[in-house]
Formats: sequence, C-alpha cells, structure tokens
Amino acid sequence: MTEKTLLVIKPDAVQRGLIGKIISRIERKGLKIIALKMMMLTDDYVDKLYDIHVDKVFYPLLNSFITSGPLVAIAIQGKNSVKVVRKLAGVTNSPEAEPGTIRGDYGNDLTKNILHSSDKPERALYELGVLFQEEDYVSYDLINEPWIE
Ligand code: FUP
Repeated sequence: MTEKTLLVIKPDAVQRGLIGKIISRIERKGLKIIALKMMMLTDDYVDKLYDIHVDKVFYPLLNSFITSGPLVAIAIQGKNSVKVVRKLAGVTNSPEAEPGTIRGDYGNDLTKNILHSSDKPERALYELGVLFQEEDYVSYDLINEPWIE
C-alpha cells in the first residue's frame, strides 16, 4: 500500500557528511521524496515530535542532541514506506543494527543514532504534520526506474 513516512537525518549524520549517502539509499530503493528541508529544531518542535518520550529519563539527553545542530527532514511516499524505511535504517540501538542497514553501517550509539523514522502509518501522518506544512509537498510521478548502483 502506498503510504507516507517521515525520515529525519539527525544532527550527528549531518555533521559527518552523511546526508547524500542516506538520501541515495532512499532513492535506490525506489521510494519517492515528496518534501525535504533542513532545519534547526526548537524545544517546541522536539516536544511535539517526541511527545511519547517527554516524561522519560532519557528525554533531556535526546532533546539536547536533537537540538545540537541542523537536521534534514524528509517526507517519503511509496509502497510500504513506513516498514521499508525502518528496515533500511536498522534497529534503533545502532550497535545492534545489522551491517548493510544505515545504522549498521554508520552508527554505534543509541542516542546519536543517525536517523529517526516513523514506526506506523498513522504516527507518520502526525510526525509529518509537526515538521511540514501542506505547501511543502510536491506532487509528481517517478517516470523512470530508480537508479541501481
Ligand atoms: P524509534 O522507534 O526508533 O524512534 O525509537 P524509540 O521510540 O525507542 O526512541 C526514540 C529515540 O530515543 C531514539 F532515537 C533513541 C532515543 N533513546 C535514547 O536516547 N535513550 C534511550 O534509553 C532510549 C531511546
């Protein structure tokens, strides 16, 4: 089923010059990018994006990391995109992530874990609503087969 999901390239990955490598994995998989922006998050945004974690012990650490520098927010559309993007990302705790996944290849920390991606289609719609406005989206067809390296 075609659905939307949110992928966030976190500040650690931006600092390490991984934006292009991560976006190329999305393109290589044949998923469509329908909105994309670089931004610095304020506390308000972080509280909304991570509303389910605001009361957790680790939240201050998560908040200070996610506001420490620019990130890249990407809205993605495609068949099973929520599940597929989470598979590409690898498990949340980077040291446990399988080689071949993005976290498995580039990450080695639980908090500085390269990416965020939505875990359910309905959650994706909520999170996309936090970071994007309606006018940020571009509607188009992918005409060609995705480039495969
Ligand atoms: P995910 O579903 O991949 O977004 O992961 P979680 O909802 O379990 O966690 C949200 C974020 O909090 C993750 F990016 C990792 C971070 N986290 C910590 O920093 N410390 C913890 O103990 C647990 C999660």
